[in-house]
Amino acid sequence: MSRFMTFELPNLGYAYDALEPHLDALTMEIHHSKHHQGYTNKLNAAIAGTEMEGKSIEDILASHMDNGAVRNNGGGFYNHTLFWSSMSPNGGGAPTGDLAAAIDASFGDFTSFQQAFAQAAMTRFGSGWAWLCQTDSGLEICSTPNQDNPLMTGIGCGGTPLLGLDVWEHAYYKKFGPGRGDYIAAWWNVVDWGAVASRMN
Ligand code: MN3
Repeated sequence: MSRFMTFELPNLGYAYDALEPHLDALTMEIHHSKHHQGYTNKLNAAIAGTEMEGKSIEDILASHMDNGAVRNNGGGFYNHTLFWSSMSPNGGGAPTGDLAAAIDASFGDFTSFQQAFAQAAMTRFGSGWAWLCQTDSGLEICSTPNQDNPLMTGIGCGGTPLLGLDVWEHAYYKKFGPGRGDYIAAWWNVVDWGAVASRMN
């Protein structure tokens, strides 16, 4: 037994069917209980017995990109944790307060932000993620391949991740088939803007 805590699959905080009709229950269950559990298990295996044991996931991701198992599974662990906690059955609508002001300042208005974010998500070829990040110069949109994320250095996508959208086919194919755009349009209805705003510095 390791003397350190290992990473654990987080609870969703809502039922698998709670995001219906926008995101379907079967996809949510498989995505969380199989995919995210798999990343979690493989991350724990990859760090077992190394100096990474006991470190935060943020610290691990910032400095171990050369380790493929850690990069892929640590990214998968972090990204999905952020993803689940960015959605709510009571989500949707538009942000308010400081987040709304920051979006307006960086993108013009909320509709323009949504269009730019969806464009980043649509044009990510193959599997990956679209991100909204807070940087020293304001909010930025970027995308990453595979399970890379803005905490990793030198990938052209940086800052504090505020919101991430999974555009792997496993996130949408059962309900939407190849219709990634339909998935993105549905997903806006469950985004928890309060949770997103809480990540701002
Ligand atoms: Mn996924």
